[in-house]
Amino acid sequence: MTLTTPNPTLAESLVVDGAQLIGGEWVPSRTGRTLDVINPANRERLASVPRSDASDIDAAVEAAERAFPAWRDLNATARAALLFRWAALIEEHSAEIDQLESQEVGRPHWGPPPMAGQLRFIAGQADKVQGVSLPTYSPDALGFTLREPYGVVGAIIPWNAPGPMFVTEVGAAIAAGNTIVMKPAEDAPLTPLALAKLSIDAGIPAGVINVVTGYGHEAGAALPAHPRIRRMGFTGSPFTGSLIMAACAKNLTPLHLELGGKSPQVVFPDADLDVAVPAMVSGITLNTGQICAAGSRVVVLRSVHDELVERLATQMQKITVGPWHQPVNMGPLINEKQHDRVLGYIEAGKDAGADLVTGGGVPRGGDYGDGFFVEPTLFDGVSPDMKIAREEIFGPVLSVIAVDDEREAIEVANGTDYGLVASVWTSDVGTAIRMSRALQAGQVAVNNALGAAVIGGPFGGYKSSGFGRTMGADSVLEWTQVKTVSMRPATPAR
Ligand code: TXE
Repeated sequence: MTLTTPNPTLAESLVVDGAQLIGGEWVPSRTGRTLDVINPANRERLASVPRSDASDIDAAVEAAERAFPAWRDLNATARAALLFRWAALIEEHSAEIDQLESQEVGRPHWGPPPMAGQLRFIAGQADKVQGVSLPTYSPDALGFTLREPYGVVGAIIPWNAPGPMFVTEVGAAIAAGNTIVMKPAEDAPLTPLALAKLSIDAGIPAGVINVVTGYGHEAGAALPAHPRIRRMGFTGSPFTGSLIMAACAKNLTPLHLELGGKSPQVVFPDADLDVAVPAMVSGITLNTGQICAAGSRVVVLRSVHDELVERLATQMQKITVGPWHQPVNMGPLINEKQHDRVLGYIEAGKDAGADLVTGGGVPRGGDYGDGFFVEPTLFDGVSPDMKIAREEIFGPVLSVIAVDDEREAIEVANGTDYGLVASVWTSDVGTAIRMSRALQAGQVAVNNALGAAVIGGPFGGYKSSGFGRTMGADSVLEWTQVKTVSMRPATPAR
């Protein structure tokens, strides 16, 4: 990972200060109120964005309604072409977008951002949305299904990966022919606004993509509550997800939810630890552990436990925590609330009797200034009933649980309410097959930490991690509804 010095004028060049996108126009909130977006590495203000409420959401829904008929009726290949053009512009500006995202999220650069590729995959699905032909009772009848867009849809995304989440949710919804109102997170709305600006440059018509910024309890709450939003997508915490679902229930609005995880990494004695250890440590420190898929629980067979813990600790101590000096692997947490929350979990781990092997502290002073930093932290001797083993911490905290055999490994791995990702580390194909079937998770990764080995894999949860899928071809279908058409001649053949 490389790092560049923050560029304070970057936000100014990529977004329209104090404005959001409604109906192709850059407008302030109706009340004129704004909120500041800060860099979590030093608490410096990056830009202001509108602090919107229900009236702005209403205006955006109206704009999306005006844009819908023409967008729906545009032939699907032409829609795909516009999405491909958008992806090309994102690629052209990838260095600036990457830098902007790293400033508002507070992380070192990841290298080439995956957004353009993700969007291209989705663009390619736009003209492959198909129905099926149906058998009929008589030879003069014809039956088939159509997959149609819902109309005006809404999406709310969190702050941990605002760029990829914006392109995957918005891309899939509009590829299917919907028009959308998107509410990004108050902590990281700049990358979504910059991406929306590029969509206009790409020729995606005004009103197809509307971005309304603001707080969750104001602009956010108004979106699923809007009676003319025909479908919702939400990524965030289970608590807020249940509020969204309740609001949708009131209007009988369908939705999908992606609500995080407590992903197990099951390590067998025949695992290649040279591969597994760096991948596991990178999986929990990338984005400072603020990734829904982060493998935060290591479930290890006892015979390899001691060696694994020692190697994990050594690897974790190699992680350099930064603000902006080089080389750096891990930045700050997003905000004070998350900082307090992660430190609270570290205390809870110690209080419960887990062994703190490394980390647990807060780097302060010097370059660290006021940033929301925390050290990569490893707990051993964790039992499955401890809070740190059950709840999503969303920080660089890894918990090791030792088990006696494969049966217990499965029981522990499946023993939380979550079911997003599960990783298995083994060189035995039989173990890999059995575990892939036994693990209750939307994604199972064998010998890789984050399931990043495939292109176009649908992404989503089992159990309380949510339902519906946000990537891959399935994500486009997610934003369509099925119509069965049955046809007969006006006058049946005699
Ligand atoms: O999430 P929220 P927060 C988990 C993670 C983290 C915890 C809290 O464990 O520590 O959630 O994070 C909008 N109506 N995840 O508080 O509240 C909000 O503005 C409508 C996992 O940041 O869920 C933002 O846009 N919208 C997760 C979005 O919801 C509301 C990623 C997410 O915020 C709202 C993020 C309301 N009443 C956090 N309240 C993942 N699945 O990856 C808030 N929002």
